[in-house]
Amino acid sequence: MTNTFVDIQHADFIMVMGGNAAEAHPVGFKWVIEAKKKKGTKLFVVDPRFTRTASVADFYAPIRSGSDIAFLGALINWLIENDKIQWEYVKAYTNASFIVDEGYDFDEGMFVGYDETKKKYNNENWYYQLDANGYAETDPSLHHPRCVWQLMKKHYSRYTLDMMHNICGTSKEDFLKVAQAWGEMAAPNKAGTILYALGWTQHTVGTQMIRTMAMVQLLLGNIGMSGGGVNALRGHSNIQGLSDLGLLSTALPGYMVLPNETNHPTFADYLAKQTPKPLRPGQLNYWGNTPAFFVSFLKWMYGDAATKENNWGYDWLPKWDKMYDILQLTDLMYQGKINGLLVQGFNAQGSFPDANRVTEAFSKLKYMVVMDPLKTETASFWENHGDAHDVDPSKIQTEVFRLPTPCFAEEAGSIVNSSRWLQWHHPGAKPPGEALPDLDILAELHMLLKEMYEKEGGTAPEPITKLNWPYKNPYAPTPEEMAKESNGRALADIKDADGNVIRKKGELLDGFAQLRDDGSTSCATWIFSGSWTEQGNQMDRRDNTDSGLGNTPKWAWAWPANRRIIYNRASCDPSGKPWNPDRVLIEWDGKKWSGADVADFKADAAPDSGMNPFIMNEEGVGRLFCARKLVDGPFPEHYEPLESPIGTNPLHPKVVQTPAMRLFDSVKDRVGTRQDYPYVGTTYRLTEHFQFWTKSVKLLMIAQPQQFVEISEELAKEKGIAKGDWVKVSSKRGWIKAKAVVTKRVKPLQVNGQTVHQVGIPLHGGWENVSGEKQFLVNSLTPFVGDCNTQTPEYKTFLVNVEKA
Ligand SMILES: Nc1nc2c(c(=O)[nH]1)N[C@H]1C(S)=C(S)[C@@H](COP(=O)(O)OP(=O)(O)OC[C@H]3O[C@@H](n4cnc5c(=O)[nH]c(N)nc54)[C@H](O)[C@@H]3O)O[C@H]1N2
Ligand SMILES: Nc1nc2c(c(=O)[nH]1)N[C@H]1C(S)=C(S)[C@@H](COP(=O)(O)OP(=O)(O)OC[C@H]3O[C@@H](n4cnc5c(=O)[nH]c(N)nc54)[C@H](O)[C@@H]3O)O[C@H]1N2
Ligand SMILES: [Mo]
Repeated sequence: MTNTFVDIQHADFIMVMGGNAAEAHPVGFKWVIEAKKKKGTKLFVVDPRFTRTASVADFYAPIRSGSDIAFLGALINWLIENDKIQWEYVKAYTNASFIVDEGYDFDEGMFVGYDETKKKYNNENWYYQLDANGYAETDPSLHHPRCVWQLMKKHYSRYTLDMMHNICGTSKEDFLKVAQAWGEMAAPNKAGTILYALGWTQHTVGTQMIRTMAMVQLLLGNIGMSGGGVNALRGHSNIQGLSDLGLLSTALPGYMVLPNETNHPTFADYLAKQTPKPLRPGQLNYWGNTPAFFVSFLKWMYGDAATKENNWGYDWLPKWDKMYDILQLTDLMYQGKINGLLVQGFNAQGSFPDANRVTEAFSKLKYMVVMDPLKTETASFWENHGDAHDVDPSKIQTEVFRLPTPCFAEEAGSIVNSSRWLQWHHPGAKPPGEALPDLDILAELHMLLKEMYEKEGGTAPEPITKLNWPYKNPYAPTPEEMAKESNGRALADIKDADGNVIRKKGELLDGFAQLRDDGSTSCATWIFSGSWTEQGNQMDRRDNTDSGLGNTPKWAWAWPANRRIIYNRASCDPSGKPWNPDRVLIEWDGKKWSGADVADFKADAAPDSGMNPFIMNEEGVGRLFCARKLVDGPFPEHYEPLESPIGTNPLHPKVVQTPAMRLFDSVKDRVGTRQDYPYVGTTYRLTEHFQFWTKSVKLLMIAQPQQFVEISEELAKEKGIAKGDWVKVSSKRGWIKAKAVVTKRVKPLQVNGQTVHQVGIPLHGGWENVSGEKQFLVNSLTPFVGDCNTQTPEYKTFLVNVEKA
């Protein structure tokens, strides 16, 4: 979230699109209700299904799953045509005036630079025109035909009301109600918020769906404002922490990238490429501090073994060749290229797409280790469970080891919520039986590997043997020890610019401003620096004193620097006056920025310093045109899902799906057609269950005992299905059996001249449950393809058939 859950109470308008917050985030949703009650804020919902969020909304509009870019692109077009733009903000705080490279082009669904053989774009021309000093050229009048504003206007002029209706199935009247509500948020003192989650991320074009909305929020001047923002409501309790800690295959902690084998073969290459220069004169770009963050990270990794002479151990860090996302890994297992798999707190058999293919992939492993408090479908993937999982155990060679762990509630540690708050928690109970904390298991594994490497040698032993392991008990590091490493410490006396010692050797740091690039500091996660200082564990604070606008700076600790709303410099106009005097986050007092929040800016940089608010961007401003950051285009464009119910793209029939999609050869025969599978399937969650594990909780199985699917009254009639009948839902990849819920909540839509039916499928099933019923894995149905940028699987839109079972 750019903002916080608490801040939702200040919104002048709330849209939930691409999520179902009342169901999946019922506690945080309280703040939506507060806004409605206290200020009469209107809540609008756009979703393929009439959800529990829709049931408390002021307005609901249906949409065909997978078509949101057409909806939001039409919204951009409508805002431009109706002059609902926060002009001062757009001119000063976005790249609207930046002039784009001469070679940039978009034609008939293709951006310039596509390589047909590699099935990839070369994004060289998706960039700005630079002057002799390397600064981006701009045209503040916005008239230049190649300025971002003009290119954007042209790009979205194709997204007419008719086009929107044709692609989304949403009526023009419904769309206009949404557009008008957003249009009111263009007033400088108004801010609307968007709450979204998987309804946007789980598509082949998911990243671009979110980007389209981010563009809308920039056009309306809603970023950095209290009550505004682009707010991703996160998933698992610590999934925010997972991305913060860099647990993705190409990431390092604090959103640094893991070195890449071609881009960063040496330490010098890494620093040169990852320390970008500002694109406008006078701009601060905080990534200019990469050397301090990165060297401190390496000092944490390799301790005393990291020296200036060996580039702080840079060569021991792995260099990636490609992303090892869950699809890539599963495909490698399927090809027999992986021998062993360690599955920690993950029910991959339940949660990965194309579950039958996942079983085949697991069957080719020699061994699998499952660290989990429960017996999961992953641990029992080799067992036969009849129709629900019809495999032959005698043909599966994989040896499975189960290592019981505590559940998160039985351990201490920090959990980062969607608001970026690190909240320390304490164990609620002792773990039962033989359960060992995850830390102990991994530490013991590390100690054994280290011993083996030290005794026997091997290829490249240093990444293990040189790893810094300073824990009191090396077999059981504590969460407290790890948290302090995240915060960082001085390895020598640290001095300020005037030569005064600000941290003594051995002391915990106060924040990332104290990090150094000369090896005198160590820090695992620069964005967490400040969370456990010499003043103690800041994450464990529970003082809810309000510093204004519901900000509680002494409750837990938010990254970065305990700042609650990021980009908040943009809540003031260029002269430093708040756009909305009734909701002041920060303001310029003549000497410094101060207010209810910590300024997301150089604290003493005067408004006329030439510095712009978006200090994490080279541009210093928000990106309407996204220069060279994404693989599938600098402007979001609507493309159909891998499996399209209309089989064409009304915007450009020659290019139906995104050209940047990665489809593995081994699954090309597992893609269904609309002739065989005419309906759109979409999977989602229920409040009563959490993912795949609460099937083990009796009370929750009583609350929500059976697998079901939601179908419209119209489809039920066509198919002769009655409420409560067993139905078989099938896709090109597999089938499931579930109870039919025939409902008014899903309605057929008219899309591109045809009727499109959508089938809603809750995801929580599986054979490991306490009900005694052999439930199916919903992911037997879903396609093995991901978002082109993140590779998050396309769980939200695929083709199915439905029959009475
Ligand atoms: N009770 C409970 N809470 C949970 C979870 C749980 O399992 N149970 N899981 C947690 C996790 S891990 C996560 S990631 C979050 C997920 O939180 P959400 O994303 O809110 O949950 P979902 O139910 O997967 O999907 C949200 C909505 O997206 C809609 N949708 C599908 N396709 C589209 C589309 O193309 N466009 C639009 N506009 N909407 C679409 C679906 O109909 C659904 O209503 O929830 C978390 N909270
Ligand atoms: N069709 C479809 N599939 C989906 C989705 C969808 O919307 N549709 N959503 C996707 C999303 S957003 C997510 S997040 C994934 C979730 O996928 P998974 O993470 O695979 O699903 P969970 O069931 O939450 O599995 C978490 C496991 O962690 C265990 N656990 C709990 N505490 C601890 C602990 O302290 N230590 C260890 N070692 N284990 C612990 C639990 O018992 C549980 O088995 O599913 C994805 N799959
Ligand atoms: Mo999730």
